[in-house]
Amino acid sequence: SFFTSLNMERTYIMVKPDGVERGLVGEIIKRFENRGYQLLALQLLTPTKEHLEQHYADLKAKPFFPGLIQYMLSGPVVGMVWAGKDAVKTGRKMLGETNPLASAPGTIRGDYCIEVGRNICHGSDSVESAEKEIALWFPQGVADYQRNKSLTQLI
Ligand code: FUP
Repeated sequence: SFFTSLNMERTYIMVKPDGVERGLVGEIIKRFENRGYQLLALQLLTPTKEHLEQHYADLKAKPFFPGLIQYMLSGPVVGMVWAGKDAVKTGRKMLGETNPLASAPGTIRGDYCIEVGRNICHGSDSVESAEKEIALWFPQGVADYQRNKSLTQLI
């Protein structure tokens, strides 16, 4: 399809409870908009424990898992779907490393946090997990990529 032929991807980006509480939602949206990605879906919600355990199912055996779930339950999150060229990998680059102290200045974590347990945002780590996460957090479905508006930027 047009979408895949241009390396178009969708990624799930989530502002975690500390990011929402600190008023960083706008800043994070601004960076993705400025970079040229297209917002396909956005929702503020307080996730359930079950939902989070599904989202982080791969980490269930980790010692930090209970603390991670507790942190993620501490307030509302903002979930988003962003689409565009190489959205998954570039989205991760824009977020920075999982450990904020390893994140370069200029990345979101490199500019706004220092604790791995309070790293303000999440981004899908592969196209496959992005599609899984989008289905998990937006079971109602999301908007389609608007091809016409962006054609001139892309080609
Ligand atoms: P990421 O892919 O960047 O979300 O990283 P992981 O899936 O490895 O970890 C998910 C979340 O677990 C991190 F965002 C923060 C938390 N975490 C810790 O609290 N301690 C750790 O040592 C590693 C991760």
